[in-house]
Amino acid sequence: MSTLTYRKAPPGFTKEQWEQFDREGILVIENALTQDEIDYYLDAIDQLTAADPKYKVDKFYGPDNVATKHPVFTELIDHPRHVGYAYDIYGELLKLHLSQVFIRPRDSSHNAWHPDGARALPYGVFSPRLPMQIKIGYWLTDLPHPKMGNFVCMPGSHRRQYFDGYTKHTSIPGEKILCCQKGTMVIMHCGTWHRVEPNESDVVRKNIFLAYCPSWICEADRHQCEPEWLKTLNREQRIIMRSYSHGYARTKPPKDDFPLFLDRETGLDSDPEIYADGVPLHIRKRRVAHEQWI
Ligand SMILES: O=C(O)CCC(=O)C(=O)O
Repeated sequence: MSTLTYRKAPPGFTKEQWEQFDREGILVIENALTQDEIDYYLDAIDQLTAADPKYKVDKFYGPDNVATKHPVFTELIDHPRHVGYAYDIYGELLKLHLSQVFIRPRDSSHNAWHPDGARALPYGVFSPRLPMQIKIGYWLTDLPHPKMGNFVCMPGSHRRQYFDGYTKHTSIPGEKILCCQKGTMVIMHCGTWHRVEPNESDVVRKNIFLAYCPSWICEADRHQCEPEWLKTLNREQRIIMRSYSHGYARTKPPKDDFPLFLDRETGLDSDPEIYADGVPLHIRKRRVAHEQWI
C-alpha cells in the first residue's frame, strides 16, 4: 500500500471533550472560526441567496444539500476543523448525513422541541449511548441574548426518548439557550432534545449545520450526487458523500473506499496485531476513538 495518497485523520475529541459530549449531549467550542473565516462563509451564503429566486429577505431560509451547491460548502465535507470529531465516532464508515444553511430573521418560523433522527422507533432504542447522527453547527452571527432565534437544548436529554415539551415551544427548566459569539462551533448528539427561540431582534441569525452518521444510515438530503460534481471532489470528500448506486454498498462499501483516513497517531491503515495476514482491509474492523473511553 502506498501511504502517500492517504491522509491521517484530523484531530477530534480530547478525553475531556468526549466526557462532556457523552454526559451533556452537546459540546460548545468558542472561537473556532476567525473573522476571515466567518466572512468567507457569510459571503458564500450571500451568493447562495442571490442565486435562489425562492429566497425572501424576511422569511426563514434553510436550503439543504448545500455541500453540492457551493464550493465553499463542499470544502466543509472533510474540513479538518471538525471532521475528526465525526471520524472519532463513525470511523471508516463516516458519511455526511446532511448539510444546511439556516437564516432566521425576526419573526420567522422557529422549531418546537424535538430530537433529530428516527421518531416512531428512535435510534436510542438500538444505541442508548452512542449517537447515530451528530450535528456540527457553525454560528456566523453574534447571539448574545435569548429571543434571537437561538438554538436551545436540554443537556443530558440524549438518553431520553420521551420529553414533556415535545411539539411545544415552551421553555423547560434546565434548558440551555445557546447565547454565543459568532465563530462558535457546536457538536451535538442528535438524540438531544432541542428547539429554537423566536427571533425578536433585528439580528438575522445565520449558521451552517453539517450532520454525520454511519454510511448505513440513509442520507437525509440526497440519495446520489451528480457524477460530474463528484469528479470535482478530493478522495475523502467523495467517500464521505457515499454516493452509492447499490443499497448494500452503504453497509459494505467498496474496497477502494478504504482507508478513509489513516490512524492519526500511528499513521497506519489498520489496527496492528488483530487479524491474520490476508484479511483484506475493507472487511477489517478498526477501533474508533470512543472505544478507548467507554
Ligand atoms: O436552527 C436551529 O437552531 C435548530 C434547527 C433544528 O431544530 C433542526 O435542524 O433540527
